[in-house]
Amino acid sequence: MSKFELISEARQTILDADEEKALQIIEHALTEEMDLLELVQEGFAEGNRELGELFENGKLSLPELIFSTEVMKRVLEVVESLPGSNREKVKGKVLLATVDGDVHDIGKGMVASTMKSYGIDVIDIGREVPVDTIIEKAKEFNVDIIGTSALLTSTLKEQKKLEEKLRELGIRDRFTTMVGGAPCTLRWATRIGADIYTEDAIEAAKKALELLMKKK
Ligand code: B12
Repeated sequence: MSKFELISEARQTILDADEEKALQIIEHALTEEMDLLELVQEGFAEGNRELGELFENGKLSLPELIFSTEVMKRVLEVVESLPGSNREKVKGKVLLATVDGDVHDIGKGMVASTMKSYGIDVIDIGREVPVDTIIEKAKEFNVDIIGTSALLTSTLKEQKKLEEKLRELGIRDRFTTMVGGAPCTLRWATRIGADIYTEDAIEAAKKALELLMKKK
């Protein structure tokens, strides 16, 4: 199968919620020594994006959406569990979380796997994580960057709450904060005083890498 075919089939497996086929494609890509990140970004994630459109246009039911997103999550899990590229490990750590009240974690998962593929040490503490837990874990793991993801307009405020709490505790300078998620914008990031906003996972990983390289 050509690289183009693999990418196209990867996209389709998400639309079809076909986990078995999705995993076969990853195996195939591995034997072909294809860049898995490219397969994820241009294949699987593209299917995931189309899924979102279908759902929003009422062409996909919620259970169908859940089936497909489970496959997408499994894909990200498998890709993350594979030994990374030959990149050297970067010194420094990034903590990632989806904010309290929000279960959307596919985008965060993509940010995590992209950062890991860049050699960054990522601590992903999951979804629906309260601000206090985020701070507690950031201190515990002594991370350099705290990245939060919010997908609902109603949960965006948690990113603001994190900024306020860090300031209140007098530890804002200890961390670089990164915010993302579909409703999040540069304007929002600036307004709440977050350090970095990026629109997608690749940009997020690049910015984090840049910062960590500068720090050490
Ligand atoms: C999949 C999905 C779900 C799945 C989530 C499964 C999962 N495990 O994630 C399920 C079915 C569970 C779900 C539930 C709900 N959902 Co929903 N969901 C979606 C959908 C279709 C896709 C989201 C997604 O995965 N996008 C793909 C990823 C790759 O994109 P992304 O998250 O934006 O991430 C990228 C960037 O934003 C960035 N990024 C992300 N995080 C971070 C973090 C950092 C630090 C940085 C730098 C960058 C970054 O990088 C990523 C990759 O490039 C969207 C519609 C859409 N088109 O976005 C609705 C959507 C987000 N959901 C919505 C809603 C309302 C809900 C529900 C309330 C129920 C409902 N009525 O459907 C519940 C919420 C429950 C809760 N408490 O959270 C609304 C939100 C409306 C709003 N503005 O608030 C949307 C927009 C759909 C809609 N139009 O109605 N949902």
